[in-house]
Amino acid sequence: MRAPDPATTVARLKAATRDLVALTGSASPERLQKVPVEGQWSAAMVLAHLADAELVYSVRVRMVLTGDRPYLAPYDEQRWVTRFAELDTDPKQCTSRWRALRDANLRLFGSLDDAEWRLTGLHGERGEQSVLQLAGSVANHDREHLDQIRKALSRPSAT
Ligand code: NI
Repeated sequence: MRAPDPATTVARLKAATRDLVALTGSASPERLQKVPVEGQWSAAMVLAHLADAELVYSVRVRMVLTGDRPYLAPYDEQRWVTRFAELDTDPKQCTSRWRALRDANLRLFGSLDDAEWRLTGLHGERGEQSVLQLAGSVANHDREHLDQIRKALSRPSAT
């Protein structure tokens, strides 16, 4: 499989902003906060996770762009959600938090030259990662969790 290019990756990151609104824009806070199946994430928890993941990647990309092949610490998604998701009591605010970070990252990605896209950091689990690979991971991560939100919201709501 050919490695995706910067333009395609940025287009995917932009598309996710539209897809997220299309998916959650008309859902009530109660619906977003409903846990579909015991032990699974509600749409609101996924939103909190997306905002926190954006926070982590914002730092990672900036470290790579300004460091000398810096170490990129992994983080435990499940533990972050367990500890932090409930702090995001308003799914709309959470979406705004994600959106503000995403817009800043899109501006950053739009400013990169070819050499910067190729700069790398050393991820604790995935090894050497270029800025382009990190951006691609965010785009894949979006897709995965948008599907999770779609599934969570498609379940009939118990009353
Ligand atoms: Ni995730």
